[in-house]
Amino acid sequence: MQTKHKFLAKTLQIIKDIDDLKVQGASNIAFACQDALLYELGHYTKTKEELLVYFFALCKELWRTRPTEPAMKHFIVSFYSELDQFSKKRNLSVVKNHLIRFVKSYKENQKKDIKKISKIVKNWDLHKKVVVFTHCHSSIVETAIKSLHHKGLIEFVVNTETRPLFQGRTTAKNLSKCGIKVHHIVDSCAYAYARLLKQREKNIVFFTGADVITRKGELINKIGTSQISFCMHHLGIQHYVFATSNKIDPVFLEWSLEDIEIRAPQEVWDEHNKNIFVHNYAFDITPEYLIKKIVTEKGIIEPKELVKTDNLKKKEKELWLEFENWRD
Ligand code: RUB
Repeated sequence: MQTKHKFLAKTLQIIKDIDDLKVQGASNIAFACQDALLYELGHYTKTKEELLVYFFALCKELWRTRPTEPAMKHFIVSFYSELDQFSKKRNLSVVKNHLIRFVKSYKENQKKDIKKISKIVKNWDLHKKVVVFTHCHSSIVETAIKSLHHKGLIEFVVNTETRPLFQGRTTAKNLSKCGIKVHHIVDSCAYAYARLLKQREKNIVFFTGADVITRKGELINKIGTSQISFCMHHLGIQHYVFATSNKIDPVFLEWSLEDIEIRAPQEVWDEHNKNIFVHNYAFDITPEYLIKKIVTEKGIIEPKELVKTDNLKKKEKELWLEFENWRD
């Protein structure tokens, strides 16, 4: 914790859970931030004068947890802009109540957007049953697969275990609870198994979620996504991304592996050897041309089309950069 402010114990626990990866997946991280701010607003006992400084520090602390999560960052920027604007010339309890309503409605809208994606998938004109390949655990992909399953359009799902933290097991368990058949494979089996299923003339699609959609229409998602996407492309299998549009990064044009979260080497291998360097990159970048379409609450759109519209005002962009560049 790099701040002089003392946040509430429940807030610190939420921050720790995000840091310790107990909260996983872009949407859940954004929801957890919303919960932290709701809790702080509900229990705020300091003065009106301290309000902006206190919440600015908390926003920075939340921002710091995950460098690769625009869904969370969009929320933080909207929250703080609203607080800054609304708090002028209003008394503390009016401001608190307004902001509580603001966060609740933001959260509801994010959930509604996920429901809209599921509706779009329900109306998707697939002519025959599909085998869905997926990687990691994305709550939005899970919702999409369940929608297709309800229409009887899923033959089975193939999912990777997703090393090093095995989020693929969450996908497998959650889908199997709904009666969906899941073929669970190790990450490095994706190409071989897709090829075999292709030879058996299965109708295969590749679905993933997104942590970031860059301004160039590239996808940043769980490490391994780009490798599988290349393999699928080689086999003529289409890659669809399922994401709310708040995953679009409004600021940076160039993303490289170095900008992306690197996690503790011990997650991969707790080996101490001065000649062995364990690299634990959390996410990778899939080029835009490998992605057939991105399914968002706005519809089923090509990556380059989706990122054409700017989703942030100038002032909010400045605030984004201020949070981004914060180090002390
Ligand atoms: C999760 C991951 C998910 C996206 C999208 O990685 O890469 O595909 O976050 O998730 P991790 P959602 O488990 O390391 O956070 O669709 O739920 O927003």
